[in-house]
Amino acid sequence: MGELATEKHVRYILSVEKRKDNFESVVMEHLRMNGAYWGLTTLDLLGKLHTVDVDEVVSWLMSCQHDSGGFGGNVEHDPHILYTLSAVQVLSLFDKLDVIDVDKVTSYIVSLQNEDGSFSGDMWGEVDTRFSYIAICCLSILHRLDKINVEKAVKYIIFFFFGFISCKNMDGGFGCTPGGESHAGQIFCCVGALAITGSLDLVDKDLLGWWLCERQVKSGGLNGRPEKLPDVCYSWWVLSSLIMIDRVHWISKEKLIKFILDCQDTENGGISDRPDDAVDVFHTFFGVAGLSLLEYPGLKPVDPAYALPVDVVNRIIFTK
Ligand code: 3PZ
Ligand code: ZN
Repeated sequence: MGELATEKHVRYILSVEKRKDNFESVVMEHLRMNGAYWGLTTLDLLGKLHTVDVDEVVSWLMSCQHDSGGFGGNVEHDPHILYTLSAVQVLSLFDKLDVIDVDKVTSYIVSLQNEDGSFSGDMWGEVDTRFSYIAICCLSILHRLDKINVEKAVKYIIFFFFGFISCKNMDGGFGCTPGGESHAGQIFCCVGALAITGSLDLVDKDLLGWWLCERQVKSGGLNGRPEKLPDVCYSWWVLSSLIMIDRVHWISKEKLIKFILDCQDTENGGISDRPDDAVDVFHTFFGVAGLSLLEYPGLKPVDPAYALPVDVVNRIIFTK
């Protein structure tokens, strides 16, 4: 089994920022704020965040903020809760949360909570449990969870879980969710939001843990739902959920480490969704973060709920 090509991955992450003319950058242009979070958190986990020009990142990031308090995916792009969390996460990596008007960002997120406790992603109103996680994670980082109705937010997520569990297949596996496919990414959002709000006692950990550990396939990789191919990003969604509900010993850590390492481009750096596919920043981040959760040597530990380095989360929690 090969080793983690740390130096190559650092060079790959730094090079993505410089290439502005290829297909990947055109696709990524409107979600550059997410890309910044994926790339910079990867660098931090690899111990290389100091190679980045903090002032350059922070001044670009601040130019993406709107009067509403929300952030866009890039300069002159509409605000959305998706980019607002990434902006807050990037600032927390650099210990630069003091550059934002916290009450303004808070009021943007508060304005997106609906009567039933759910959250919309932006002013257009699409509702998703992903946005519940984002709102809760973001407000927790800003020490402003008391500004939303947490009880209603939690009730909405638990309602989602009931739908998930009531969609049991004949074989006992979960096959669907109300209004959509069951998806490990969605499970992560719900479990993460419940972890941050201290409500994990509300989930059936054995039942959920069993569905999650069934995601490991022969190659050692994890898939997002039954019958699907494994994908490195599910190493994160599934593994972090298993850790949060204390059932990580139900999968083979060794086999998963091998699968993630097999997805590296050992020549040019970066990690892909599965072996021999093209690399991208997204899968490089989730591959490295997954290895961190698996306690791979030489990586900073990552927090499974906040998806930030543990030292960053501790700094946030212990400074007020
Ligand atoms: C990818 N997005 O909709 S996206 C994403 N996917 O913005 C970023 N695993 O084509 C990159 N699939 C690559 N760099 C893929 C983010 C998706 C997830 C697609 C994907 C990942 C399998 C098919 C949704 C957080 C945020 C966003 C998502 C999930 C979690 C794409 C396709 C989609 C997207 C971007 C690029 C290259 C990178
Ligand atoms: Zn993926």
